[in-house]
Amino acid sequence: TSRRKFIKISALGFGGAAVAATSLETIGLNSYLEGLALENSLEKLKQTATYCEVCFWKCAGWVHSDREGNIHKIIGNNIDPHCNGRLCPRGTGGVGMYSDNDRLKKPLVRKLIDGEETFVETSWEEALTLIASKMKAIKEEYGAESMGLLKHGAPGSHFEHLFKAFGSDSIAEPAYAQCRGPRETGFALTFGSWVGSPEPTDIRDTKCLVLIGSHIGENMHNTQVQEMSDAIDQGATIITVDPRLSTAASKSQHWLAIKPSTDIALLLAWMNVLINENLYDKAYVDKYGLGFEQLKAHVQEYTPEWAYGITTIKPEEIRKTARIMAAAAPATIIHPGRHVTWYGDDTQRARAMAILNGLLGSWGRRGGFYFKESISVPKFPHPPYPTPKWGWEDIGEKYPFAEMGITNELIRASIPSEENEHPIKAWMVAGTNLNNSIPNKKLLEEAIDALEFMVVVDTMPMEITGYADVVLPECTYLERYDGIRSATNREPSIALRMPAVPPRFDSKPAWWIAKQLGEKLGLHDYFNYDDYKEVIAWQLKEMGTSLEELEKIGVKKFKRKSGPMYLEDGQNYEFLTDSGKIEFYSAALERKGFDPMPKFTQHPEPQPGYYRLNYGRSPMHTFSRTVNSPNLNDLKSENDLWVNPKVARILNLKKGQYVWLENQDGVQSSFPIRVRVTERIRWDSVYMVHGFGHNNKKLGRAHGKGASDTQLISQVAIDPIMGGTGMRGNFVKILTENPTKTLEV
Ligand code: MGD
Ligand code: SF4
Repeated sequence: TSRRKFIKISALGFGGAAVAATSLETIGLNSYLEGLALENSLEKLKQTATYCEVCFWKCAGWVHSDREGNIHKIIGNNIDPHCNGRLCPRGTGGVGMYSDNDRLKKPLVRKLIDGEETFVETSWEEALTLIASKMKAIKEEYGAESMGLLKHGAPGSHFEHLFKAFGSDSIAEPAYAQCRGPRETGFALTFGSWVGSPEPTDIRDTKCLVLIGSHIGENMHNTQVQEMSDAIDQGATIITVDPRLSTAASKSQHWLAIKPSTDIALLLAWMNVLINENLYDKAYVDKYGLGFEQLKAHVQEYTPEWAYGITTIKPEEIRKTARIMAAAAPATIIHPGRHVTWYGDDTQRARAMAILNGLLGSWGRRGGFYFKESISVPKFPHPPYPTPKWGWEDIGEKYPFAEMGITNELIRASIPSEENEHPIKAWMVAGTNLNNSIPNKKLLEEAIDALEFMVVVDTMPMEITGYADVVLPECTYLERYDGIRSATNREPSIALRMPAVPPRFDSKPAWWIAKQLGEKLGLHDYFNYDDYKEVIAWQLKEMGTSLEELEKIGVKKFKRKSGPMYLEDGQNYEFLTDSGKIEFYSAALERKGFDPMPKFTQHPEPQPGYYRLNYGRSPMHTFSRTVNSPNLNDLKSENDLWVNPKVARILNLKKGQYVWLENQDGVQSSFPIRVRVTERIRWDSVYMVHGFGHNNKKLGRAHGKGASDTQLISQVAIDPIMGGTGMRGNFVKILTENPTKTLEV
């Protein structure tokens, strides 16, 4: 059995805290409800600036709280370009992250008591001293680089600073190799620029929006949803390519119910039509493109008839949609998507999407992609970071186009082996529930088991906290300062996050935790402040504004400095690619032994009796972090399994019936999932919302509700270009009886 056994946080000495918390939760929830009823007396409430941490669109808002410190409501900031004054259901329900009584309450340390591994409550001083001494020991024995940081969201940036000051750049987050990485690499190789967040898609002015598996509307990225709805009102054509009739597909004039895993074939056929029918933007391609002739020759064999056999989309439909895109161009967007780690050739699919945008002339054009801009926030002064001897680039060096740390490789580097030249010995995990975000559970558990030490900083008792040696309770985003938000957009803007209420329980902000550890590690010069507020005040002053001003307005916009948002007719423009051009043909890929232009490759198909496991988002939840939130759990407490009526007939499944799932490797779902019979899914696939199926019993609302897609993803197709983990090559059979062995950890 594993040394680091999962502990279902039931700490010794927890009783007292639990009682206090119950009453607090009642207060928190009641006051929230009262808050809704009290809308017209909102002016009596204090308004505090924040930006949302429920998902990573980072909408700015106002937290309304009363003098007693109860939060009544969070609303959007009217001048914020990320939300235009409106928050999505999850952002409004963000208060649930604060009021959730299942939150982590005190630092916990793993102890062996009477032969049982148990978490014991401890003081911050003791917990931090222990962590600092372990970090020092790792540094002395193996080097600082052997401390790995796996992180996500705002807390991650505070610990990244600590790690860099400490001497480690062994840092990674799932937002790259499990999410956006392939599209960033694919677009950077083509246009010389990352897509970034928010995506610079000019949806509000588009005439044709093409979604390749993007389910805007279920994926609630705020202004994108708002702009799409406006574009529909203004008569834009929506073309959605998805094996499932997503909400977006239901609003589309054209729903192409593609056979899963064949998108590149469709994209190549579209290129074929645009080029052979002379529908591409010739002037734009001539001026800005490189390698068009090679592309033209390359796509000749990829006719719509060829693609039909692969994608099941009729040639007439492929031609018709290509013509619609061209007629609307350059106000046409082939949307780059966001969670795009599907089949392992994802960078090439992103390249194909980028190339199509290039042919349509939509990059840098109104209604296509605008030239985004952000403002940089000055760095609070500190000594230069020491140079690590190795870091994420060495850990992931076999993926030549990786541009950020690769979580799965950092995890692999934590498993001792003779070939492992860059051994990771200990982890800090902050703001990421790895058990639910990293596919290939076996690899993750093997790595965790081999670690000498692991500390987890979280707000909730999640799956990952159960494996820690020390658990540190962070307070929620509503109770703390964090870095100033500065993101790319049409116009640069910044937003402030400050505490609306004091931290509940004995929780602390990440900046404070990082600073305390920094002080204990002798890194005071990197943390030369008492309160993070001082850092923010200094930065705002440097930017020509002040903390006082931002406290009043929450969001501040700045004028663009980089020039217009769109190319002017005939304008000379240098793209940031190697050639300065839009690279239809990528010599950079070729030099590293990859296809310079995308090709279609066949992917595994389900065996008889198995269905491809597809997953996605719901408007009420973000990954696994929101499932236990009292407010959001109320709206949706479990996921369901979308099954085509044909499959339901064969298996004799009834609507609402609970079933269990087993994948191609015999991995079974720990918990049952309810069947939803619907024509909206192809017969060869099933679908569920990601993030459910929690197995930590301390999650009072979420435990055992629904199934976990992550648990059923044991086959991972790694993208050889940038290291992303393709997760959609897993197949499940549907069991109507509870299998004897459950896999609960
Ligand atoms: P969550 O599962 O929500 O997302 O992966 P993660 O970032 O790991 O876990 C977030 C953790 O952070 C939770 O434990 C939560 O309690 C904690 N947390 C929330 N707020 C705070 C805070 O303020 N401070 C601290 N310290 N902790 C906090 C997301 C990743 O998952 C992404 S970006 C994508 S796109 C992928 N999606 C995806 C999928 O759709 N399916 C499958 N199977 N895997 C996926 N993995 C990826
Ligand atoms: Fe929060 Fe919703 Fe905005 Fe995401 S889109 S940051 S969850 S309000």
